[in-house]
Amino acid sequence: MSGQFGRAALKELLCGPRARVPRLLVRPSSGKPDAVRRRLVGEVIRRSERRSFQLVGMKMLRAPESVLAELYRHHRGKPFYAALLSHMRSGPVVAMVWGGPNVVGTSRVMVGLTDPAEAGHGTIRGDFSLHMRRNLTHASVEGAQREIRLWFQSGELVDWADDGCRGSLYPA
Ligand code: 3AN
Repeated sequence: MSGQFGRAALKELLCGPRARVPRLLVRPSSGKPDAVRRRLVGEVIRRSERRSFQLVGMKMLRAPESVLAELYRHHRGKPFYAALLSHMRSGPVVAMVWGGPNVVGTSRVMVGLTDPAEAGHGTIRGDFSLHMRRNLTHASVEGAQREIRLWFQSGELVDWADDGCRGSLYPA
C-alpha cells in the first residue's frame, strides 16, 4: 500500500507550475465501515460531487493494519484507540481522493465536527450520525499528501486535472 508516490505525478496532480490559479489541492477521504454498512458511501460521493470537488481516485478495500497504525498514530495510547481500530477492521472502507480549491478546509466543513453530536445540521456527520466512533467518514486535516501515499499508489490516481484547473469550474 505504501508504494512510491512519484514526484512528477504528485506535481501533476496538484496542477504544478503550469496551472493557472487557483491551485487544485487534494485530500484523501474515506467512507468508513459504518458508511459502507449503512449504504451511505453514495451520499458521501454525491455531496462531494455536488460541491464540485473533483474525484481523483477511489477504491474499496479492507484497511491494512500498517495503514491504520500510521493513520491513527496520533491516537495511539488513548482510551478509544483499540475500539477505533477494531471498527476500522470490521469491514471494508472506500478510500477516495478529492480535489478542489481549498478542498481540505471546505470538505472539513462539509463532513462536520468529529463528534456527530456537535456536528452542524447539513454536514454529513450532523445529518447521519450520532456517535463519535460511528462518524461515517474520515477527512484528513493535516498531512493530506502523507495520507494519500498511505492509501494509493500514484498509478491509481487519475489525472484529469486539465478541466478542473484550466476550465470554468474553478474560475480565478
Ligand atoms: P476526524 O475523523 O474528525 O479527523 P480524528 O482524526 O481526531 O478526527 O479522529 C479519528 C477518529 O477517531 C474519529 N473519526 C473518531 O472515530 C475517533 N475518535 C476521535 N476522538 C475520539 C474520542 N474522544 N472518542 C472516541 N472516538 C474518537
